[in-house]
Order: sequence, then C-alpha cells, then structure tokens
Amino acid sequence: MRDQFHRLLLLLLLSLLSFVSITQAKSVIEPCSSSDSCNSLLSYLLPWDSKLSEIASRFQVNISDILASNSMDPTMPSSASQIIPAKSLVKVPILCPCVDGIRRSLSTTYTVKAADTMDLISEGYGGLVSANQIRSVNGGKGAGYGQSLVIPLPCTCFGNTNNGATAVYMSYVVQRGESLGSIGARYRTTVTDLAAVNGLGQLVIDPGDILAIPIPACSSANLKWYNESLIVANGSYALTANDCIRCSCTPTHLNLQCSPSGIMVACNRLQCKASHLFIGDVVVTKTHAGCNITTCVYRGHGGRKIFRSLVNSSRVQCSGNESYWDWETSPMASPSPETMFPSISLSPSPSPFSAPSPFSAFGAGTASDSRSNQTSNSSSGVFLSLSISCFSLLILQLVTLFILK
Ligand SMILES: *[C@@H]1O[C@H](CO)[C@@H](O)[C@H](O)[C@H]1NC(C)=O
Ligand SMILES: *[C@@H]1O[C@H](CO)[C@@H](O)[C@H](O)[C@H]1NC(C)=O
Ligand SMILES: *[C@@H]1O[C@H](CO)[C@@H](O)[C@H](O)[C@H]1NC(C)=O
Ligand SMILES: *[C@@H]1O[C@H](CO)[C@@H](O)[C@H](O)[C@H]1NC(C)=O
Ligand SMILES: *[C@@H]1O[C@H](CO)[C@@H](O)[C@H](O)[C@H]1NC(C)=O
Ligand SMILES: *[C@@H]1O[C@H](CO)[C@@H](O)[C@H](O)[C@H]1NC(C)=O
Ligand SMILES: CC(=O)N[C@H]1CO[C@H](CO)[C@@H](O)[C@@H]1O
Repeated sequence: MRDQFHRLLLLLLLSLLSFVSITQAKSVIEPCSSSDSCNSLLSYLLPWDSKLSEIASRFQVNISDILASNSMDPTMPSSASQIIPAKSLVKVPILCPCVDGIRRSLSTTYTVKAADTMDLISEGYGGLVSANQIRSVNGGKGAGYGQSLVIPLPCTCFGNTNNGATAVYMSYVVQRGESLGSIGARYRTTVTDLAAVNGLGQLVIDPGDILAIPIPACSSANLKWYNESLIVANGSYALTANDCIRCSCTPTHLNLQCSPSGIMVACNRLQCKASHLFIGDVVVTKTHAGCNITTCVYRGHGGRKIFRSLVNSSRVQCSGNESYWDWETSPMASPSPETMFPSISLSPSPSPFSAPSPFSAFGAGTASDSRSNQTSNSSSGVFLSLSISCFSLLILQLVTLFILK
C-alpha cells in the first residue's frame, strides 16, 4: 500500500514556480524531508536530431547509463556518435534528490552558447523545463553568453513503490492529442493509477503537463546481496560492480537477474571459488532421475570487489510434467577470502520464506516491503538465475521446502 503520508501530493501550477507564466502546465510535486535520493527517469522527446553523446552532455549523464535505460547494446562501439532522430522518446536516467523539501533535480547545468535564448534552451530539454523555471532557479538571470545555468528537472521517487510493487518513476511531458488512457496503455498502467499517482482530481490533462508514470521495476531487496541495493526499471538494465555485472528484470515475474556484462572493462574475480563457473554460467548434469543445476551468482559488490557465490540446486525430473525443484545453498557458497564480507554469514538463513505467499518471495511484493533495508527479508537460495522455471514448478518447490524444513 502506498504510504499516504509520503504521498501527499500537491498539484501546483507551474506558474507558481515562475515569475510569469504563459502556459498553465500541471506537474506533480512530491514533498520530501529526507536527504536520500532515488533513481528516476525522464522521458525526453528529442526536439531535434541528436547524437547520443549530445544527449548525454545535455543532461550530464553518462552515455552508458542512457544506453542502459533504453536497453540498448552497451558494447556498441559507435554508440556515442549514433544519431537519434528528432521526436524519438529517449529515457534519460537522473538521480532524484530532495531539494528544499521537494523532489527535483538541480544537478544539470547548461553553458549558454552564442545564439541561445531562454526559450531555445528550454526547447532543447523537450518541454521538461520551461524558460521561466530556468529563469526562476537562476535568480532571474537571462541567457548571457558563456553563463552557466542550472536546469531544474522534474523527478519523483514515491518510495520506489506503486500499489505495493516496486516501481521507478518517469517524468513524462504530455503531448498534443494524448490522454491518460493513451499514455496508460503505452506504459501498461491504468487511468486510475495515473490519476492517483499524480493527484489528479479530474481526469483531464493538457499538452505540456508533466506526469509521473510508474514503471514496474525489479529490486535486489529480496536477494541476498551483501552491500549493495539496486532497483532496475523493467525494459532497462543496470551495469554495476564497475560495469562488470549487468542486471535486468525477467519480463513476467520481474525478478532481478544478473550476469557478466561482457563489456570491455577488466572484470577479474568473476570466477566462483572452487569451481570453473563464472557468474551467469549454468551447468546442467542430467541423470536418469533429472538433472542438477549449479549456478554461480552475483551477490553484490563493495569497492572493486565482487561478491558471488555458488547456488546449488538439484532439479529432479527435468523432463516431464511433475517436475519440482529442490534448492539448497551450498555450504561452499562462500566468496573467496579476499572478497568475503566478514560480518555476514553465508550459511543458508533458517527460514528462507518468511513471506506468506510464494509470490512474494519472487514478486515485487517482498521487494518493495524491504526496500529500505536491503538485508532484511532476504530469501536464501531463491535465485533469479533459475527463474526460467515455470511458475508451477516454483510453487511445488516452495511447498517441498516447507515440508522439508
Ligand atoms: C560517469 O562515469 C564516470 C566514470 O565511469 C563516473 O566517475 C561518473 O560518476 C559517472 N557519472 C554519472 C553521472 O553517473
Ligand atoms: C516488462 O517489459 C517487457 C518488455 O521489455 C514486457 O514484455 C513486459 O510485459 C513488461 N512487464 C511488466 C510487468 O510490465
Ligand atoms: C546431483 O549431482 C550429484 C553429484 O554430482 C549426484 O549425486 C546427485 O544424484 C544429483 N542429483 C540429482 C537429483 O540428479
Ligand atoms: C559497503 O561498501 C562501501 C564501499 O565499498 C564501504 O565503504 C562500506 O564500508 C561497505 N559497508 C559494509 C557494511 O560492508
Ligand atoms: C550440490 O549438492 C549436492 C547434493 O545436494 C552435492 O552432492 C554437490 O556436491 C553440490 N554441489 C556443489 C557444487 O556444491
Ligand atoms: C534492517 O534490518 C535489521 C535486521 O533485520 C535491523 O536490525 C535494522 O534496524 C534494519 N534497518 C532499517 C533501516 O530498517
Ligand atoms: C512427459 C511426461 O512425463 N508425461 C507424463 C505426465 O504425467 C502423466 C501422469 O502422471 C504421465 O503418464 C506422463 O507420462
């Protein structure tokens, strides 16, 4: 459920934030008090053809992060100079901090060029910020040549949850001809939900309004990660551990799944101890009764150290309709001494399934509940890497575990 206290939404006209307003664009404002930040997205409608590197510098975001947010190939050599055509929607990841009691990003700056006007600068940001908002934030200064302007950008966190499920919020500029229904359909959400998230009293939106759109996401909160937490929007991936590991959501159950990124950086220490396995490798041994699967999984990172471990699971009766899974975290599931995190026990936790429903062990429910505390509610031995299994298999497996424990 949404925390209503944190979800007190104020609908303000943008004109309240600016000196003079021509438009009456609406925008959701999320009050905040903490000093935390979350990852959020901007839906950026490209005003003109732009190279990826230009987009990256316009928002001061790394190209690799833009590639990741749009699920574009990270190994593409020419990605920086790739030209994205005007009117494309590009997802731009930004950190969403709490500034003076409301969520917004003030970390982007723009250096005014010779022929720039405020309107032109604003246009360059695809309607995400008006000329008046830029003026207002910069103390009413104009667009003087060479001047560095702070570009305020809209963002929301809402605790990274939506209706109890993990979500990442995306700021979206309403275009002419769009309705809540059409936007909801595009982003797989409902009019009701969009109205609730944005505190819309009436189901009316106008071009230029900025909506917060919840994008379903997956989280590391229900995984036994050591010193890292990650929330990844569905339809994107995240690079972590010095870009050595790439994590994304499985499409149906939205489990976080991580494997070696395969991009150029030097990624040693990806090998699991006492095995020939690397993270993401799966070895299947078939027997007459079924097969064993042993997977080396990512467990987070600290500094340049990658934590990983072996998860040992025996899948009995691989072929056939009465298959079930028998999971076990191997006793040798310890990272090598140099990467071991000393105060965290690697032995399987006594009760991997503290959650009442098998869904929550995998689904976003558990993830969102324990989001703020990455080491709580961990499900031992329940791993993403094997989530390729049918859901029915998982239920059987969970039931089996309950009986065994
Ligand atoms: C971009 O990448 C560099 C090096 O990889 C890193 O130091 C910097 O923090 C990144 N910037 C952002 C905004 O992520
Ligand atoms: C996640 O994204 C994929 C496409 O990337 C889509 O097919 C799937 O329906 C999405 N899942 C959810 C729960 O939105
Ligand atoms: C799993 O492998 C071990 C040895 O590698 C073997 O003894 C055991 O029978 C296998 N289990 C199943 C269910 O195949
Ligand atoms: C988590 O990692 C950071 C960065 O490596 C480190 O400073 C911090 O001490 C670690 N915390 C724990 C609990 O390991
Ligand atoms: C996996 O578990 C089986 C029995 O449950 C054991 O025989 C085998 O050695 C384990 N494999 C690894 C790599 O831990
Ligand atoms: C996280 O969980 C641990 C153990 O469950 C608890 O001691 C700690 O207070 C929790 N921290 C937060 C911030 O909830
Ligand atoms: C492929 C397979 O194992 N099919 C089995 C499904 O279950 C029925 C009844 O248990 C078996 O008769 C089939 O052989």
